[in-house]
Amino acid sequence: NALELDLRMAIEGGDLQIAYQPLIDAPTHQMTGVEALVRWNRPGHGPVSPETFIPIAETSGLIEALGLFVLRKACETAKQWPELRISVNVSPGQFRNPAFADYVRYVLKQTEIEAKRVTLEVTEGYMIQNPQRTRQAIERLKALGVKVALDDFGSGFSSIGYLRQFGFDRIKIDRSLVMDILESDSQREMLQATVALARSLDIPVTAEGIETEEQAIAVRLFGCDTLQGYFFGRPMPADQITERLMQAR
Ligand code: G
Ligand code: G
Ligand code: MN
Ligand code: NA
Repeated sequence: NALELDLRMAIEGGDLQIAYQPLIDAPTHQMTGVEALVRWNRPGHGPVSPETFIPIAETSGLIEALGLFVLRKACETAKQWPELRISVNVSPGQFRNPAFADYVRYVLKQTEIEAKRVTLEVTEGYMIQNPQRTRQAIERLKALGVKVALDDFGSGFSSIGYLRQFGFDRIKIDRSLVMDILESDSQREMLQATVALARSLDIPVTAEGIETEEQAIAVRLFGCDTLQGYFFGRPMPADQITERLMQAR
């Protein structure tokens, strides 16, 4: 269909943009990293959300090329920010590919970025179906020196069991869990319990979707070491990240 065709052309032409959202160190409120988020401005139509086009890329065989583009571009861009870590989302279709770790190694070499600065964010969907393969894939990635984070934790069938068996370096608490912590006792208790469990396994925790200072204070108190959300910065063009770094110096 037309959307798929346009997406294919955008990927082939390198006509996708990447926005970067600050990742904030909770104790100091300093920006210590960014998450890369792909953006597509469809010619003649305007912006299309990744929530729409990522699933299309998944089912039409375009996800690998798209994922490779984002990873390479993000690593290349991050080289100008030596003080920052770079997080990149990986979709199940990429993760499923046995050659995934090989192409991550290739991109690391090509862009000459330090592996330890790179975090790959994966969601749990695929893991439930293929725990054995997931474990192998994560092992291979960690052997390259990159970090692997479990994204959107708490949004679906998350189980603390995954954290133990897969060796994630970090979990990111989904914003649906963060959203109502100040209004709802049960939401707050759920978040606290989740963070406490992760920390009992020595896994550091990022809180997503922080929109107010009160939320930032609360999740830090509960043990999240990294904060992300509109309160600290929306996803923005690379130039604006550079500007922030210059202001902070
Ligand atoms: O950036 P935004 O809020 O529009 O993201 C919507 C969804 O798309 C989120 O779940 C996010 O993880 C996902 N997403 C954004 N960029 C990428 C990407 O480069 N690759 C993959 N696989 N998912 C992405
Ligand atoms: O699935 P993932 O966690 O990768 O999704 C990341 C997306 O969440 C970002 O692309 C961004 O658009 C969105 N996001 C980031 N911070 C906030 C926030 O504080 N509030 C809301 N509503 N969305 C956010
Ligand atoms: Mn993410
Ligand atoms: Na996330």
